[in-house]
Amino acid sequence: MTKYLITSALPYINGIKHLGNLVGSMLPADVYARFLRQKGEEVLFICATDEHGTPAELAAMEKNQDVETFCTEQHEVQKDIYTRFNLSFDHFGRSSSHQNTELTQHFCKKLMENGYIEERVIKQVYSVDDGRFLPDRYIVGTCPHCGYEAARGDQCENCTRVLDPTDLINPRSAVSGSHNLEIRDSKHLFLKLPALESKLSAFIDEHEAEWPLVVTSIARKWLKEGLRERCITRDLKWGVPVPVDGFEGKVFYVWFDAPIEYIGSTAEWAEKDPEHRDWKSWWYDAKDVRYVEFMAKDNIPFHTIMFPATLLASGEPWKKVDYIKGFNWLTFYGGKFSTSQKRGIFTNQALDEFQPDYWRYWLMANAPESSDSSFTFASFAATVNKDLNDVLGNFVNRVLKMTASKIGAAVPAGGEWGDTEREFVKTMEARIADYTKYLSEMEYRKALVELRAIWVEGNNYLTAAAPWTVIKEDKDKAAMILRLALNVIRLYAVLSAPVIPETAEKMLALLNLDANATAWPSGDLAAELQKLPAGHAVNVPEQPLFQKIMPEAVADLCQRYGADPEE
Ligand code: B3M
Ligand code: ZN
Repeated sequence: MTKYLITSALPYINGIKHLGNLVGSMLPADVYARFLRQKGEEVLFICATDEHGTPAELAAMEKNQDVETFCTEQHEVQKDIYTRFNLSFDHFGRSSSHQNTELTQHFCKKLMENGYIEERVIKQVYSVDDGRFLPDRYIVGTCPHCGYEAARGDQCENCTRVLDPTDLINPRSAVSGSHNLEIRDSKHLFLKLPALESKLSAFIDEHEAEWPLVVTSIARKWLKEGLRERCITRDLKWGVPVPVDGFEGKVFYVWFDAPIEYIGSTAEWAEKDPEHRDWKSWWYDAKDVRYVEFMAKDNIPFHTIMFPATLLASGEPWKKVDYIKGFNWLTFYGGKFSTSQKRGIFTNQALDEFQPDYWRYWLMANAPESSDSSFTFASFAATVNKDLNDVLGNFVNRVLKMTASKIGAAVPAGGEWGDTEREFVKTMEARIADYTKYLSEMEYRKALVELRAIWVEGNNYLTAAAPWTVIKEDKDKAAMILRLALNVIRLYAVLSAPVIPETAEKMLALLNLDANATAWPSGDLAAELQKLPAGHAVNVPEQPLFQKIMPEAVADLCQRYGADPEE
């Protein structure tokens, strides 16, 4: 049987992430992991904070903390937010763990043994005013390819091209803005990517047909532009020490050790319960594992080229990714969400404003899959009000209230299904098959259109069956309709659980069902819709599942987050 290994790109430690980070990696990965678990699959869902590199050092400096203390604190801050978003990681680790250190050093040694690493003395940018070597991403300037003026020395955010700092036009220090930069000598390790070109290109070929275009096109672009040796060490204190003579005081480049933390975090997970958990069975010679990665598009080169290169060059049978779900950008009113400019909505703020499921639902319904998508409060409010409140929330409310008031707070017995019911079940069967297919394919927008349509079907059925009229003449028939409708609530809870788990739990609680009673429906929907037996007690909602977001609230949000209320 296949086991599913799921990783989401590791959120960087330097600060609380915004909604764009959430929708481009962790949230869709969570929806997928939950869906597979509900289907009864064996799943391991791994994430971690990415803690090395200069941004961490600088963020710590800004807070007057040593970098280790800073990372420990920020790890807890992020972990708590993800718990509140109900991200169901099996483990949320730290790239500064000893497991990652050991693995990273292991890969370095293997790669050296196999001749894929060479030593070079390079000229490096030293900022005289800052008194330090500047890592690539702390040199900014104009991108030679697209003219973007704030391109970083490692990569242009605008055109995603990977750069060397010396490529930049008019370079300056991102720390101080100083142009007083000098070139000095320093010894470093280089990963010989050109020597791996044919292996890497065969690896991409193998997956070309299956992977999303945003993923393969970026990988192809890299290969076409020609691979270069990449420097994998840095003149920094904070990071994984380079275990090579003459490299004392140097550490690995953060992008070298960060993907290895997918493995490291799995080892951290296993160490918590060594008797029952074996990390190697997920990563080493793991033929029964299907490995799926989630990330935004700027991370794609590192996952299609760099990380596979490390794994391939080791000559060992490490598990390589089977499927990459890549995302475009979520924008905030058409512009960039930006951590540095504090533009957009941060994950902690989001939770202070609304319950997590509002966000989870909007974000997945508007996932930036084939193109960028834009967040606006007006769109957010409209979706919450229409889809969640009017369609799902009302159905649940109406059915439970009507049952309790007309018949009593338990599943009624009533008569047999008629044509309307059989028609309804058939329509639902087709829609659920599509919904299931889209979730398996990680086609989130399509999946959520289908989920909403499934909720609409319930309302349509109620309107057509009109139990409130029927009850006046045929109490038995009305009871049958409500029995089916109550079963539909159960089904909705199960189907909605990957996307809005907290709401699903509330719905199950209203039906006096266990929060874990979410096994994915089998093909036989008629049987699924008779699982709640007559006499099973139900509850009347004390308050609706959702609250509408009124125009005044939208205006207030726009004002507080600096958004244009006209959009
Ligand atoms: N930490 C994302 C970023 O900071 C990066 C992902 C690492 S995944 C191994 O852009
Ligand atoms: Zn560019």
